[in-house]
Amino acid sequence: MDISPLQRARYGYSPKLPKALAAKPEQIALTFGGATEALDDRDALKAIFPVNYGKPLVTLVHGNGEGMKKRLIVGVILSGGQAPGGHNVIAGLFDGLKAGNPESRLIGFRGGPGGLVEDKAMEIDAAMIDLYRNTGGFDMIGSGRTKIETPEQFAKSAGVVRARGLDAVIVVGGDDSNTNAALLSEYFLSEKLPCGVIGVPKTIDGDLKNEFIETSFGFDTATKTYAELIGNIERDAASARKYWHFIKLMGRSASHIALECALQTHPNVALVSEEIEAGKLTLSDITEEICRSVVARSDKGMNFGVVLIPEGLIEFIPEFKILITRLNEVLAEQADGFKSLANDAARVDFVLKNLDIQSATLYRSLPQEIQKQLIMDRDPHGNVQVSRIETEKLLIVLVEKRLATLKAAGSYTGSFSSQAHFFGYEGRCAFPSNFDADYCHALGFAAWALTAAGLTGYLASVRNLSAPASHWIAGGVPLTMMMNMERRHGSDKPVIRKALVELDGEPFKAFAAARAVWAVETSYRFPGAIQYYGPADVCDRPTETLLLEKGAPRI
Ligand code: FBP
Repeated sequence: MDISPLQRARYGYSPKLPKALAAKPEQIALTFGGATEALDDRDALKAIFPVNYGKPLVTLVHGNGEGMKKRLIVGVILSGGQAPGGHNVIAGLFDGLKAGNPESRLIGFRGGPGGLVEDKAMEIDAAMIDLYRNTGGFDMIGSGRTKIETPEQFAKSAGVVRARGLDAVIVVGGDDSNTNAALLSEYFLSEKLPCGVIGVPKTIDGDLKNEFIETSFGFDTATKTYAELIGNIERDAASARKYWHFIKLMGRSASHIALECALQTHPNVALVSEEIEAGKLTLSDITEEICRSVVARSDKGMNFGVVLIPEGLIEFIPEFKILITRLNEVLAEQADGFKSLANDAARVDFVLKNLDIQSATLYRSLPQEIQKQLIMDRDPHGNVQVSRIETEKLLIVLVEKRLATLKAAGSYTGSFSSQAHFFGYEGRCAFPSNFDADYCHALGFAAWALTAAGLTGYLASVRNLSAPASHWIAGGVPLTMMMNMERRHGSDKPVIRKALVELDGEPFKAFAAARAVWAVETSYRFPGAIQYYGPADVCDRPTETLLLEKGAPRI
């Protein structure tokens, strides 16, 4: 195989482990906290998860861990969107299993949760692991977005587990996939099947986090990749002095990625969906905010700039939120009628006929492309595929229109030329940063330890992440503790609550304190490419979000 020098070098990187996990397996013990509660809707969740509900928090510590040396057969699934570090989770899990007992085996289910249902599996051995250590991507076993939800799918999964004699299934996924993991765990318990289910917090979106899950893996590398590109564009903008760049950033609903990239690169405008929702801002308010910066900079002779747009923006503008909820209802309730339509024009027409007047008026006012994008298939978890809605182009059109009005009124004399970008897929399979390489390996190792201890219904956790890796604290968080009930596909479902940007949180406050200057001045910051070798303050530095949330110094 012709591999790059960096890939060859990364094979040799040894991820740093928390002290408690670096011990011999028989010295890894567990301590338990008190009973836990779900975030909300507790009675409904108790009824859905009669066995798993209320389990205690778990910490992995140095102690007597005699039971950790059992021979285990474990299956692993990568679920949902790619995130840098997935291979290291599998490597950490493999290393833990083999440290516990060299006879233990790891089975990879191919193509996501569907691989478990259909028993598409492969044995993962040391030679294979070594080909993927510290590399990006999920290509070792592939990923998928199948949701295990029908009684047949649950029964087939249980059949595969029985036939293969699995002691546990490890689900590496985001909020939706880990909700699925909780349901699978409860199902196996109800079937008296001795197979644990342990989740691992994955998603570049950064929205699977709470007091005990400080960040999801992949967020660090993805945001550093985007921030490098944004910094490069900022430099290009400041050199050419002729373009406004509108950059949409992945992240689904939450604006963590946009906020982190803003903190790293100091753009002229960065929109935060959560703030827009809280302020009940309309599309024209948002257009106005961008135009204020364009005009102010133009007055200073700077007809260039950079705007960051979170992918999920449209869902947070109150008028659009109502429209999307109505569209979801129409698409769910009238699925058969909708599917039978021949083309986009007929689909748009059908939707317009089924919307109330207010939503129909808004929908009709949108450019045709956006109309089509809003009624594309939902993902298997019922989410609008926001990555396919070109908000960056919509905003450019609206800004152009508004500037033309301002020009006619004599309050703007500049020139406006734009470029649209969407950064998403570029960041999902990068070589994991040292942080993600270490974090993921430790998460995989922790998933093994929870499995060896016979636990089920937990999300592997590694905390204290702003400290050096040796001081990280590994353990498990009960999945039900992070749940509430939400409306999906027209009915109430248990889900792990998404962590959105908190407007009273330190990352947002740091951004809000600086943005007025960024809007007018050229204060760009250039993070450069991720560095894998060199001084720790360059190579091992976590995200600004994590440092600010942990109150750690940001020098
Ligand atoms: P997960 O929530 O599964 O981690 O996916 C993250 C993500 O990259 C989102 O940011 C984005 O909206 C979505 O996946 C894109 O999905 P797809 O890969 O199916 O196009």
